[in-house]
Amino acid sequence: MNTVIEGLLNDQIKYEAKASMQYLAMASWADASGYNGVATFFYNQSEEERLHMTKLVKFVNERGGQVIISELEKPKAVFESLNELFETFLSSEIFVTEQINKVIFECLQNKDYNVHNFMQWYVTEQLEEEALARTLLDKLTIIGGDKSGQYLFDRDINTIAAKNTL
Ligand code: OFO
Repeated sequence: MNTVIEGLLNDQIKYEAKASMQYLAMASWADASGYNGVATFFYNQSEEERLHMTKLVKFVNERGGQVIISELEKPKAVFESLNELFETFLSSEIFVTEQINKVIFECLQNKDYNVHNFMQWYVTEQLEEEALARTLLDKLTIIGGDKSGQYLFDRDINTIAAKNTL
Protein backbone atom coordinates (compact mmCIF):
# COMPACT_ATOMS: atom_id res chain seq x y z
CA MET A 1 0.00 0.00 0.00
CA ASN A 2 1.21 3.49 -0.84
CA THR A 3 2.72 4.99 2.33
CA VAL A 4 0.90 8.33 2.00
CA ILE A 5 -2.45 6.54 1.72
CA GLU A 6 -1.52 4.20 4.55
CA GLY A 7 -0.72 7.27 6.71
CA LEU A 8 -4.04 8.91 5.82
CA LEU A 9 -5.97 5.72 6.61
CA ASN A 10 -4.23 5.55 9.98
CA ASP A 11 -5.16 9.20 10.58
CA GLN A 12 -8.73 8.27 9.68
CA ILE A 13 -8.68 5.43 12.22
CA LYS A 14 -7.73 8.04 14.81
CA TYR A 15 -10.47 10.48 13.74
CA GLU A 16 -13.15 7.78 13.92
CA ALA A 17 -11.89 6.81 17.39
CA LYS A 18 -11.86 10.47 18.40
CA ALA A 19 -15.47 10.90 17.21
CA SER A 20 -16.48 7.76 19.11
CA MET A 21 -14.95 9.05 22.36
CA GLN A 22 -16.37 12.55 21.82
CA TYR A 23 -19.88 11.15 21.36
CA LEU A 24 -19.46 8.96 24.42
CA ALA A 25 -18.58 12.05 26.48
CA MET A 26 -21.60 13.83 24.97
CA ALA A 27 -23.87 10.87 25.79
CA SER A 28 -22.62 10.89 29.35
CA TRP A 29 -23.19 14.65 29.71
CA ALA A 30 -26.74 14.25 28.36
CA ASP A 31 -27.37 11.29 30.67
CA ALA A 32 -26.21 13.23 33.72
CA SER A 33 -28.25 16.28 32.64
CA GLY A 34 -31.55 14.39 32.39
CA TYR A 35 -31.72 14.25 28.59
CA ASN A 36 -32.21 10.51 28.28
CA GLY A 37 -33.25 10.53 24.62
CA VAL A 38 -30.23 12.59 23.62
CA ALA A 39 -28.02 10.28 25.72
CA THR A 40 -29.34 7.20 23.86
CA PHE A 41 -28.76 8.95 20.55
CA PHE A 42 -25.10 9.72 21.35
CA TYR A 43 -24.41 6.31 22.92
CA ASN A 44 -25.54 4.86 19.57
CA GLN A 45 -23.49 7.36 17.57
CA SER A 46 -20.44 6.49 19.66
CA GLU A 47 -20.92 2.79 18.87
CA GLU A 48 -21.30 3.59 15.16
CA GLU A 49 -18.06 5.55 15.07
CA ARG A 50 -16.31 2.68 16.78
CA LEU A 51 -17.54 0.37 14.01
CA HIS A 52 -16.26 2.84 11.39
CA MET A 53 -12.87 2.74 13.09
CA THR A 54 -12.78 -1.08 13.24
CA LYS A 55 -13.81 -1.37 9.59
CA LEU A 56 -10.76 0.73 8.66
CA VAL A 57 -8.44 -1.27 10.93
CA LYS A 58 -9.55 -4.51 9.27
CA PHE A 59 -9.21 -3.04 5.79
CA VAL A 60 -5.66 -1.76 6.34
CA ASN A 61 -4.67 -5.18 7.71
CA GLU A 62 -6.30 -6.98 4.77
CA ARG A 63 -4.31 -4.80 2.38
CA GLY A 64 -1.07 -5.69 4.19
CA GLY A 65 -0.62 -2.20 5.66
CA GLN A 66 0.64 -1.36 9.12
CA VAL A 67 -2.14 -0.25 11.49
CA ILE A 68 -1.26 2.37 14.09
CA ILE A 69 -3.60 2.84 17.04
CA SER A 70 -2.93 6.36 18.26
CA GLU A 71 -3.29 8.09 21.56
CA LEU A 72 -6.33 10.40 21.83
CA GLU A 73 -6.78 13.76 23.49
CA LYS A 74 -9.44 14.03 26.17
CA PRO A 75 -12.82 14.85 24.57
CA LYS A 76 -14.86 17.91 25.48
CA ALA A 77 -17.07 16.81 28.35
CA VAL A 78 -18.94 19.90 29.58
CA PHE A 79 -21.57 21.71 27.54
CA GLU A 80 -23.54 24.89 28.17
CA SER A 81 -26.66 23.71 26.39
CA LEU A 82 -28.17 21.21 23.95
CA ASN A 83 -27.33 23.69 21.20
CA GLU A 84 -23.65 23.57 22.07
CA LEU A 85 -23.82 19.79 22.20
CA PHE A 86 -25.25 19.59 18.68
CA GLU A 87 -22.91 22.29 17.35
CA THR A 88 -20.06 20.05 18.52
CA PHE A 89 -21.71 17.11 16.76
CA LEU A 90 -21.98 19.03 13.47
CA SER A 91 -18.43 20.40 13.57
CA SER A 92 -17.06 16.93 14.35
CA GLU A 93 -18.89 15.49 11.33
CA ILE A 94 -17.74 18.34 9.06
CA PHE A 95 -14.15 17.72 10.18
CA VAL A 96 -14.40 13.97 9.46
CA THR A 97 -15.88 14.66 6.00
CA GLU A 98 -12.96 16.97 5.16
CA GLN A 99 -10.48 14.27 6.20
CA ILE A 100 -12.27 11.64 4.12
CA ASN A 101 -12.11 13.98 1.13
CA LYS A 102 -8.34 14.16 1.61
CA VAL A 103 -8.10 10.36 1.47
CA ILE A 104 -10.23 10.29 -1.69
CA PHE A 105 -8.08 13.00 -3.30
CA GLU A 106 -4.89 11.09 -2.55
CA CYS A 107 -6.41 7.83 -3.88
CA LEU A 108 -7.14 9.51 -7.20
CA GLN A 109 -3.66 11.09 -7.35
CA ASN A 110 -2.11 7.64 -6.78
CA LYS A 111 -4.65 5.72 -8.87
CA ASP A 112 -5.47 3.49 -5.90
CA TYR A 113 -8.99 2.56 -7.00
CA ASN A 114 -9.27 -0.19 -4.43
CA VAL A 115 -9.01 2.20 -1.46
CA HIS A 116 -11.07 4.74 -3.40
CA ASN A 117 -13.82 2.17 -3.78
CA PHE A 118 -13.65 1.20 -0.09
CA MET A 119 -13.87 4.85 0.97
CA GLN A 120 -17.11 5.44 -0.95
CA TRP A 121 -19.00 3.84 1.94
CA TYR A 122 -17.60 6.55 4.23
CA VAL A 123 -18.53 9.29 1.77
CA THR A 124 -22.17 8.17 1.81
CA GLU A 125 -22.14 7.77 5.58
CA GLN A 126 -20.77 11.29 6.08
CA LEU A 127 -23.41 12.78 3.80
CA GLU A 128 -26.12 11.21 5.96
CA GLU A 129 -24.51 12.13 9.28
CA GLU A 130 -23.86 15.74 8.34
CA ALA A 131 -27.44 16.11 7.10
CA LEU A 132 -28.75 14.58 10.33
CA ALA A 133 -26.59 16.86 12.52
CA ARG A 134 -27.83 19.91 10.56
CA THR A 135 -31.48 18.85 10.85
CA LEU A 136 -31.22 18.36 14.61
CA LEU A 137 -29.38 21.64 15.12
CA ASP A 138 -32.00 23.47 13.00
CA LYS A 139 -34.74 22.04 15.22
CA LEU A 140 -32.92 23.20 18.36
CA THR A 141 -32.48 26.67 16.87
CA ILE A 142 -36.26 26.85 16.33
CA ILE A 143 -36.88 25.65 19.91
CA GLY A 144 -34.42 28.19 21.38
CA GLY A 145 -34.50 28.31 25.19
CA ASP A 146 -38.04 26.89 25.42
CA LYS A 147 -37.94 24.14 28.07
CA SER A 148 -41.03 22.29 26.90
CA GLY A 149 -39.63 22.29 23.35
CA GLN A 150 -36.39 20.81 24.66
CA TYR A 151 -38.37 18.20 26.57
CA LEU A 152 -40.16 17.16 23.35
CA PHE A 153 -36.89 17.21 21.40
CA ASP A 154 -35.34 14.86 23.96
CA ARG A 155 -38.40 12.61 23.85
CA ASP A 156 -38.50 12.46 20.04
CA ILE A 157 -34.84 12.58 18.99
CA ASN A 158 -34.43 8.90 18.27
CA THR A 159 -37.56 8.86 16.11
CA ILE A 160 -36.34 11.96 14.23
CA ALA A 161 -32.90 10.37 13.77
CA ALA A 162 -34.39 7.08 12.51
CA LYS A 163 -36.57 8.92 9.96
CA ASN A 164 -33.60 10.93 8.72
CA THR A 165 -31.50 7.88 8.04
CA LEU A 166 -34.20 5.93 6.17
FE1 OFO B 1 -17.60 7.91 11.08
O1 OFO B 1 -19.16 8.62 10.54
FE2 OFO B 1 -19.34 10.38 11.01
O2 OFO B 1 -17.87 10.83 11.74
